[in-house]
Amino acid sequence: MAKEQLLEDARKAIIDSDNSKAEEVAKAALDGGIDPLVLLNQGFVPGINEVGDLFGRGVLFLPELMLAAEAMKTAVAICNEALPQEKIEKKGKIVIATVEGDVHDIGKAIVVSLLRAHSFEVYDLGRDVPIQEIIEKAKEVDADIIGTSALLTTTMEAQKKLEKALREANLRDRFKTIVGGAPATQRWADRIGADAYAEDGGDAVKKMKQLLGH
Ligand code: B1M
Repeated sequence: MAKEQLLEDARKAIIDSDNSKAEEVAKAALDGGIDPLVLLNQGFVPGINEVGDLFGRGVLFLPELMLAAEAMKTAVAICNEALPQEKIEKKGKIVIATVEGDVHDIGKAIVVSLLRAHSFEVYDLGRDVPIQEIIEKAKEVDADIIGTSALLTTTMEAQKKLEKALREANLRDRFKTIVGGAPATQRWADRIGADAYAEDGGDAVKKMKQLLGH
């Protein structure tokens, strides 16, 4: 099947909240040689963004949003598996989490897979993670970078609180920090004093390499 058609089918599988279709299209597209990142960024992600818009406008409701998210998670897992792995020494240690109060972890899963594919040692603490737990893990593993994801305008405040908590514990110079998630911006990172902001997984890899001087 043509690439454009497969990307369109991917988008539609998410909008239709069709888990088995998402799985089928993901496998067919990857078997057909479509790059997993292209498949995500030009097929599945536009689909979930459209679902988000429909939900925001009150056209779709929470149960539909949840079903679409399930289909998206299936697709992301298959695409992540297919990412080519760099076979070089580890680049740096990253502790990453979705902040407390926030259960959105689809985007973070993409970021984590890309970081691992680029040979970063990633400690993924999951979602809804309290600041103190993030800091403790970073100390325990002697992380280079702490990365946080927030998808809600309310929970992004936790990214600011993390900066404050690090300063208060005299740990701010020990770790680099990077923020991401749909409401985060470079301006937000500058305002709260984070070292970097990343727009997507590819940008996260680039910014983390820069932070570590690679
Ligand atoms: Co919710 N949700 N949701 N949701 N959800 C949004 C975020 C929303 C914008 C939808 C809308 O109203 N249009 C809205 C937030 C409004 C706001 O705060 N301004 C919203 C809402 C309101 C809610 C609830 C409150 C709904 C309710 O209960 N009434 C609730 C909150 C629950 C909670 O967290 N406490 C809720 C719940 C859910 C589901 C559970 C159903 C599900 C999440 C499932 C899951 O993640 N396991 C869900 C989903 C799927 C979405 C949308 C539709 C899609 C999010 C997503 O996966 N995007 C979302 C609308 C949208 O964003 N367009 C929405 C695809 C993903 C690839 O992109 O996550 O942005 P993203 O990640 C990108 C970049 O941001 C970046 O790279 C990723 C890859 O490209 N990035 C990083 C992310 N983290 C990074 C970290 C980095 C670097 C880059 O470094 C550390």
